[in-house]
Amino acid sequence: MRSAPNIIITGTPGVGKTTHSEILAERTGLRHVSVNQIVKDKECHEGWDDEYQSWIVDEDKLLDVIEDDVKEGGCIIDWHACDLFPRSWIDLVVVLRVDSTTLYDRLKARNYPEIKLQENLDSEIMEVLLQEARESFDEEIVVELTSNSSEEMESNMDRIEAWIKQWKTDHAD
Ligand code: DAT
Repeated sequence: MRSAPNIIITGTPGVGKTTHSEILAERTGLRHVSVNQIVKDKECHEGWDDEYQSWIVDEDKLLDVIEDDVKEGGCIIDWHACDLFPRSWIDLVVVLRVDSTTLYDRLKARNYPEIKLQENLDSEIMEVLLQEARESFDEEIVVELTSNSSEEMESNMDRIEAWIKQWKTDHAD
């Protein structure tokens, strides 16, 4: 039994996963599990993709590395995919969404290579991550939230924080 819930914050690169996860971790005491950082630090990859300027992730190794931590509960998992995580590990999946013009500006500011920028914009427009979340987890635990502005982010924080409180009340012995 987990004493605190595990939450995935997912969505296309640039939607605000890391920003949300960091603030939420600070506010709630849950731990920010930055998959990006873990892939780099623990070398959970099969090399570097030059065209996409990103690591080719070894998902089995990644799951092995985070398993003990996640099974304890209280993790905010920050990653642009969610279908690799076992259903039994996860209590809530938050899919962040952004308008394409806003996403374009954010990815441009990151100097993404054109091919990666276009692919991510297409992915956001086609709702790829939302579909992935709905196919991988029970519909009741998948929540879609918009992240275009700091006001929206603030309201997302309040919602997720309230959800965590409720989860803890429901799961108290
Ligand atoms: P991700 O982790 O999904 O790649 P991020 O948290 O690094 O995204 O955010 C990308 C950039 O956008 C960063 O400069 C912070 C900004 N940002 C994120 N969410 C925002 C929001 N709701 N309102 C305004 N700016 C936001």
